[in-house]
Amino acid sequence: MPKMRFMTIERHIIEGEKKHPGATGELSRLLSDLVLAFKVISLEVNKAGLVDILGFAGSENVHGEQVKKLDVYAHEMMFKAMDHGGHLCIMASEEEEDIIHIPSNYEIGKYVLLFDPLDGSSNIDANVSIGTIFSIYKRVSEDGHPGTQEDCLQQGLNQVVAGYVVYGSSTILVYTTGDGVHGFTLDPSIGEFILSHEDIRIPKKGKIYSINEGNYKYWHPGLKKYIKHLQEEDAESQRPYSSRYTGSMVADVHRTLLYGGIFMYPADSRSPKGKLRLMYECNPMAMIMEAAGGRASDGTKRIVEIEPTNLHERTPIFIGSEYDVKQVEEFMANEESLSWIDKL
Ligand code: P6P
Repeated sequence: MPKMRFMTIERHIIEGEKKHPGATGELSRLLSDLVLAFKVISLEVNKAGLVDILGFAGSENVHGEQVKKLDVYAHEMMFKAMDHGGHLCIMASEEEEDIIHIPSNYEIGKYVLLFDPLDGSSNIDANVSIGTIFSIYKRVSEDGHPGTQEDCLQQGLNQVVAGYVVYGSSTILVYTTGDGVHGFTLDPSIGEFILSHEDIRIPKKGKIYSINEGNYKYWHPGLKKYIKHLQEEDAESQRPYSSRYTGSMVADVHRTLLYGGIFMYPADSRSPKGKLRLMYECNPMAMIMEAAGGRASDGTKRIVEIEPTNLHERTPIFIGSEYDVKQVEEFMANEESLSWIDKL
């Protein structure tokens, strides 16, 4: 195992920028602003059990879900860290119905930031890992003016950076600019994210599947057959697979990225588009997984090829090892029950 270079994420970002001669350094400075926000959110998440920040904030977010105080805190921290750096023309958050404009007294930049400030928040009180997910695009509207909805509603193919932070037994930041996937572990004693997982590659095939089996009754019949297939015994294909599901996308996808296998949140007869959000959950995770040699689809096509129409639209997602994602796609395509999906 080659000795890991002692490298902070700031140094890694600068080194990455040098690979692009035309780089202005603006993206590097944007990422450094983001890193500050993650450090502060991590501090708050890790002490949440000690101060009165747990429990419901008493309000509901745009999706009618009870908002926990840490959700609000993380959203506000991201905004405060990112609104004045002069790198962004617009932002969008899971916690805000509409696009978020840069205050008029701050400089307008050429990038777009979409984020889920604290994903998996229903797990906060149970101290299960939660996370922040982010996605960065270049603006498509005219420079020098406030950003628009069009800047936010781009295909995932256009992402320039995607990443997540998982606040767990340690705080780990994973990101890609398309040139490899790299992980950094926060050393709280020095307040730095240190390179801990260089050039992550997902195994081509795994032996872990991750899905909420409580929804079995509502699934596509082809998906039911696939899960039963994974539970059969066959040493050659390493079946039965193990089942792991935390109910926190960032934790489940992070484990899938490192160990291989597949994470799924499918459409079902109750949720025709599944549950997870395209723009600030599925697209960034899909860019990361593809950059690590994996696959991410909605069951038929790549997540990053979906043409978005709404900031908060949902999509089914099957993400992980290429072999496993392609296998579940085949099980669903081979079932006559495609008409079942058409009836949704
Ligand atoms: P379910 C958390 O609320 C979340 O948005 C994702 O982090 C997670 O993967 C999913 O929902 C869990 O949903 O329906 O299994 O509880």
